[in-house]
Amino acid sequence: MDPVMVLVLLVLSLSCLLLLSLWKQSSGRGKLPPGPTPLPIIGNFLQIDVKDIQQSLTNLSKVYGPVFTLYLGMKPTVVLHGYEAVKEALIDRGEEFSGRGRIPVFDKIFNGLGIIFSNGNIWKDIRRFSLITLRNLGMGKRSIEDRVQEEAQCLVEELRKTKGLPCDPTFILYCASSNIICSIVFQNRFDYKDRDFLNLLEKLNENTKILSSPWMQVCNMFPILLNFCPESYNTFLKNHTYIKSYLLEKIKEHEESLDVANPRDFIDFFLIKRRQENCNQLSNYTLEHLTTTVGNLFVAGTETTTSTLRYALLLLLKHPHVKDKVQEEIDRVMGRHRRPCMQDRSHMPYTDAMIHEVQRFIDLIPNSLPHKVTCDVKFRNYLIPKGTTVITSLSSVLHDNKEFPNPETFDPGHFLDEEGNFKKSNYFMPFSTGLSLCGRGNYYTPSREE
Ligand code: HEM
Ligand SMILES: *[C@@H]1O[C@H](CO)[C@@H](O)[C@H](O)[C@H]1NC(C)=O
Ligand SMILES: *[C@@H]1O[C@H](CO)[C@@H](O)[C@H](O)[C@H]1NC(C)=O
Ligand SMILES: CC(=O)N[C@H]1CO[C@H](CO)[C@@H](O)[C@@H]1O
Repeated sequence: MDPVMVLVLLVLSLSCLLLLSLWKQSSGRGKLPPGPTPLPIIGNFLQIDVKDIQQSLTNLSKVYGPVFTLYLGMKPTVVLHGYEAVKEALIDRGEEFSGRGRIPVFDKIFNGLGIIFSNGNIWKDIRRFSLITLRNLGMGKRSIEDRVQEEAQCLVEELRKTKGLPCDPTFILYCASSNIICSIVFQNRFDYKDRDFLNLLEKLNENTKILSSPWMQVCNMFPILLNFCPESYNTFLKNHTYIKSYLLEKIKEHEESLDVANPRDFIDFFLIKRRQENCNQLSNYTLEHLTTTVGNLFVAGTETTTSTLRYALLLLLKHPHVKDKVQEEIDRVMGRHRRPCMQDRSHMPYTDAMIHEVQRFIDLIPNSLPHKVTCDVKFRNYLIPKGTTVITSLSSVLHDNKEFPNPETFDPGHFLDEEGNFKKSNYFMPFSTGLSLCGRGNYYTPSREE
């Protein structure tokens, strides 16, 4: 095409875009919650500090209230800030707020498959299947608690090998957390020195770093930037492909050795379901879904648990008086010669409070994962159109200064009453709220009969 024509077309389409965005702002804003005035194309980008998104949201909530609208790029996003708004949406109106919002950097690789990034019937179906399967595996010959206890034993031995000398525990903790998921999903754990396993975890660690960079936050707001293939995004995709091919290989091995009468792990249960639905063209039990679902469990379970344990060690080092009290309680209640078990928990209020406080204080996933509304929703006199992205600020709930006085201080006392009993809080939502497996919506937990 003639270069002049190209230029004219470009200018024309840009002005159309500009007009369209201005028009959308003026026509839609009567119904959406209030918020700062967006600029065309860049929206409210200038009001957000990509290095500290949750603080930006807190600042904006002081001006616009607990429910406000923010334009991340051209699309409006509704932000829920503080306990009341988050609870009202995720608990009281769970079904309507249960959609998963789009995360552009994941579009290419997940494409609506699996559990975390899927929606609608696929999500309900696979999530339900996964919850039932995890529960069945937990009640089998080797419960999930057994697996955790065995792995904890290995972890302690590995730490003992460091002979009290300074060490970086990152990969030891990665191995331990990941092994628990691996034993559920692939049936086996790996040695802490296994080269393939460490490679896999390194890729995972690398990708987490890339994802948390401010640059990727910008790309999520302006997905068009991803088309210019920033270096780090390519590395992310390559590393992801590596993880995926590893999982595919595992799945192939399972397929070859599958014994329908004796399912060994999550993959086996999925493959059996796949065979049962073999002739159903619409079946959601495809190898694609299996790979993504297994990948979801592996990544979501490994990264979160590892970071939490790493922060917990750091906080105990920084607060020796807390560490001493925990040690005292362990020695008094359990002694040093047997494995801890879940039953001990109710006799160890201080330790329980410390664990809750670690999770509250580190605020691991401050804005949760984006949700979206599954239909037009009337919420506090506003109208949120179907498909609008909703951000729930878990951070604002975990740092509520009435529920947790001095929220910026690490203090297990936040979860203890005057007599030193454990004190439950509805504001404890590092896993979001509603479910035992961190998730959206509080239905679709399998009932006891299933
Ligand atoms: C300290 C540990 C963990 C934290 C803080 C955490 C936190 C979260 C949060 C905030 C969400 C988003 C919920 C929402 O959309 O409202 C989530 C989702 C999810 N988590 Fe976790 N999580 C942890 C451990 C795990 C483990 C061990 C597993 C798996 C075995 C897991 C599997 C999932 C899955 C599958 C989802 C997606 C659920 C859905 O979209 O339906 N998580 N988690
Ligand atoms: C939030 O507001 C405080 C006080 O007005 C200001 O110092 C801080 O820079 C703001 N933070 C962000 C991330 O906008
Ligand atoms: C599979 O997913 C589709 C949505 O694409 C859904 O309509 C259908 O019910 C699911 N299939 C089964 C067997 O549940
Ligand atoms: C397989 C692969 O592409 N790995 C990449 C993962 O990330 C590291 C660190 O950025 C790269 O050096 C690797 O090439």
